[in-house]
Amino acid sequence: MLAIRIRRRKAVALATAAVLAGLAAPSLSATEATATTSTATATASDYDSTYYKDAVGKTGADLKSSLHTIISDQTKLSYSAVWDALRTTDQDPADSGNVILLYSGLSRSKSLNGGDSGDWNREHVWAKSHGDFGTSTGPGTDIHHLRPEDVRVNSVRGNKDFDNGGDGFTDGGGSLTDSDSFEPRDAVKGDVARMIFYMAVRYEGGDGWADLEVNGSVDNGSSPYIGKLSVLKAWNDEDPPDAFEERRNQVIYDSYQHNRNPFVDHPEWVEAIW
Ligand SMILES: [Ca+2]
Ligand SMILES: [Ca+2]
Repeated sequence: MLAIRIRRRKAVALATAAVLAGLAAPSLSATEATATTSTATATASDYDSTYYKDAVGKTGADLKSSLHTIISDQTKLSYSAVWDALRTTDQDPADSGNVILLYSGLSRSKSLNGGDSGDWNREHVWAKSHGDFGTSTGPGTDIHHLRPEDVRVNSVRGNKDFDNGGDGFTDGGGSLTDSDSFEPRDAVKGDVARMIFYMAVRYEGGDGWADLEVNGSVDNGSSPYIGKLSVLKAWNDEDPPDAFEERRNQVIYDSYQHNRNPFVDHPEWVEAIW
């Protein structure tokens, strides 16, 4: 809580500074003006009066319910269409022929998708066995939580819950694992947390799918839960949304599902709900 309060004060100060800078230098673009406030609500202002209009100002169950209604209005992809979508959403900013693999951080050719060693495949960050949704059109094809990953690293993660601790492994990029949990590398800890929180809000038991929820456990097995809540909240704070994650959210909104991950736009909404 303390860290969040400090950050909010800082955000207000930065936003004020940005406004002043804008007055002093009218040529400053909106993108430049908000670049230093990536953790602030200012980054989402374009959507607060439109997309998020019914959610802004709410907290707790009311906020969760509002966001659920908003983000459930979406286009759904087939599992085969996910391959091409990930080539765009997860493109390496430094090499348009490659995608970035989530946990390993490696850059790999877009054409090396498949199931063999050295290929990348479709990692379900919300493990599909937690709620048993498989790969039918629905949560199993929702690209807000689907990411390219090395076939072997995907298998190391398996269906483990998320927690701190464990040992490194080949091509893990600094990610760790032990017998009952997985810890992503630092640069994507917040990304992982915000994907999990998106899934918990998007899937509330409708349309024949399980009500996915975050809890405090690391032995959820096939129950429709993912842990560990306290750790995921900390990761959301420690690793605020960056340019890659924000672009990804925008591409999904503009070109594929036409819904947004509210926690990429408003990371402080995690604390407001949980
Ligand atoms: Ca990140
Ligand atoms: Ca839920």
